[in-house]
Amino acid sequence: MTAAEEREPLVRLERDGAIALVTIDHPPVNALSHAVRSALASMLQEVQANGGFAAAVIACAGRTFVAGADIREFDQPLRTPHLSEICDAIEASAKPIVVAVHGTALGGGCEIALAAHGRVLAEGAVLGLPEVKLGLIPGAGGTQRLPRLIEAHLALDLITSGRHLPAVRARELGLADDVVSAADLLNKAKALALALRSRGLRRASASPVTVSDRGGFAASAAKAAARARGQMSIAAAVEAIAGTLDASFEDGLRRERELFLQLRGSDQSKALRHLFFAERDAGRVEGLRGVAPRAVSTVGVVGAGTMGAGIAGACLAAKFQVRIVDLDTSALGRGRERARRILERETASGRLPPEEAAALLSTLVATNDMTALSKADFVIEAVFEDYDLKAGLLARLAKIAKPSAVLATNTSYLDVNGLAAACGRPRDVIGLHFFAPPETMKLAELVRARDSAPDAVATGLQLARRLGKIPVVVEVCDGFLGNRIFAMYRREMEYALEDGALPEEIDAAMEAHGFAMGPFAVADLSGLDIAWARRKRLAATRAPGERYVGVADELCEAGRFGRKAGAGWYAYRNGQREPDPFVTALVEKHSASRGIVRRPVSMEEIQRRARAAIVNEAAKVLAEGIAARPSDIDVAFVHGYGYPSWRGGPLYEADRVGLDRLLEDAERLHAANGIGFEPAGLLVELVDEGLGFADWPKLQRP
Ligand code: 3H9
Repeated sequence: MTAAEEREPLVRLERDGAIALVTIDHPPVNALSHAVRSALASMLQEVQANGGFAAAVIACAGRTFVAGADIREFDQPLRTPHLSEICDAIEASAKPIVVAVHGTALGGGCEIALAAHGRVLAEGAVLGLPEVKLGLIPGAGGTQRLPRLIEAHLALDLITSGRHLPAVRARELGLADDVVSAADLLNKAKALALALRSRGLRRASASPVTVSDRGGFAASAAKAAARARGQMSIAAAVEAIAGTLDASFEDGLRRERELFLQLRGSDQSKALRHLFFAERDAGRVEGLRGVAPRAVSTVGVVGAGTMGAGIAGACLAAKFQVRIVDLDTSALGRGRERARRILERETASGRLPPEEAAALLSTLVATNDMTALSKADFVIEAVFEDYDLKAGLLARLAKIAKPSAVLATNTSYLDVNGLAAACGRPRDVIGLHFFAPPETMKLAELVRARDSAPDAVATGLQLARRLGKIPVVVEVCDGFLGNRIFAMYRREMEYALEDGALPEEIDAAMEAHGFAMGPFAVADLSGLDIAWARRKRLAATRAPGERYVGVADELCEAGRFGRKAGAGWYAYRNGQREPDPFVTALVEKHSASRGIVRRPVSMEEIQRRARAAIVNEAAKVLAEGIAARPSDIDVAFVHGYGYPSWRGGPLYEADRVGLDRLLEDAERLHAANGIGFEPAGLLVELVDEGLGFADWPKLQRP
């Protein structure tokens, strides 16, 4: 029991007439620790035993309803009472039990709600079973009760995606009895609890599974399984929910428990739990303790291209006032349309009422006039990736923007120190590197330049979080944390290409590793032209003797800029990528011109080489202080580059693979490739000391 748990009663029982009000009070998110479960179980017994209580309401103090089991306890032995017993007791109660939900009822919190006889939700509340994201499935009846309360294929979708269900959608599906204002929540829940005494109790376990279309269910299950890309929890969730179609509730519950326990001890779940805490650690930045962010209500965006319009749309959806500036009027029109579509998606998911979306869109200012940004509290420039263009723009913005405004440059490679110094307001400048498409990609690299003021960094962090991003703070270097490491991965994959592999074989190998897409498919999606421009820019400074594969250059010279051009590393037909004999011939020609006798490169070799290239460069990034901690690299690679989350990120995985083995692989890459692939000093040091990346803080000198 923690000190806080010893001090305060974690669960309170109060009388309100015939109602027992059970309040869980375990900040910050009312997680169901062992102590909370024990207290809750005994309060529920008291409710049953005490004849003075006719019904009960379960509510929570603080900012949210129960956010689930206590994730920190998953590394400890199981202890009774289990949550499943508590949920069964709630459902079996002869006295009506109603939950009053505000904030997020997630995981075990949602399972309590599903076991209750009535659910009243505050406006803005959400329900969700996000266990798959932790490598688990719901373990307290969620997979069995939800398909008995809503259509089974919807339950399948919610559980296998871990998506949140907004209160309004829950009401439409009949999952919420009522959605009320926060002020009315308790009273409405109490009134429902009393009313249920005479209405008879609806117990989910006694309800039939609602499946109107078995074919549709099978199709959804197949879709979820395909999405899993090696993640066991999704397949287990499909199995548990599919079981509801034929097995009894009791048998289904038993199978759910077995699967839950298997997953709880699995490497995948441990990796995903690592990632959960890593995401939260990423926001903890040295030097920002006690620093108040600047107030932001109006965001200005310069550039209405894909990135700018996406950022503007995301800012609107996060309810900022938004001004977007572009000299090209037709780009502004397209930008407005894109922002509209982003809001439409928010509306479709139930996160934003349609009338609010329309009101937000009507506030969007789209103009050619840069002085419109004089009122913005935070300006993000998202123009073409060109140093001089961005430098000139920031210098103009520095004159126009109000003195308290933060100026953020959305750059993926450029020297933010130089840009900041040149604009004359270096303290106000940060880098904010969004990933395409910016409205959906979770990662935002926040680049702290040499002179960035702490409150400018704090403001960037706060804004990124409000946009739903996971910000990782990085220092300045070419490509920052992510693109710098990714560039070495891509280089190594191009060497594998020259050695004998084909793009489709490399992509297949990396997709089999669990990447969302292989490197060549990614390049085609992002467009080959930007990287080409950068290679041309850097050509003069490339180290003489560096191994250089010119295939991508030739693709660009042939106008094959990727998916948008209908051809790149692949041919595209009806939006589908296909291996292209043109590319095969080009690759073979390049190997021959180097005197390389092409050989089969196995899937395993491709994966090992990729892993070694990533980990070796990551160790350099870490040692140079570009990233603050190994887990920041894990977070960045999972959320920005499609690294399989269930592997916990490249450095978490590296510790499991063994750093001695990775160092051997890195040495082999160096012997084969030379310049750029020198084994990282930090990797050597960790191996010499018998440590892993998890022990990295021990190597930190005071
Ligand atoms: C489960 O329920 C299994 C069941 O089926 C039962 C089976 C028997 N446990 O995210 P924040 C901490 S699995 C422990 O920054 P926000 C978090 O680490 C669980 N700790 O706040 C942080 O600590 P710190 C299923 C937790 O407002 C602090 O709370 N549930 C837990 O941005 C604040 O968190 C989930 O997966 C937890 N469950 O977001 C929900 N949750 O300050 C996981 C949070 O030291 N949680 N903490 O860094 C979330 O999604 C978000 O935390 C939430 C709040 C949306 C609730």
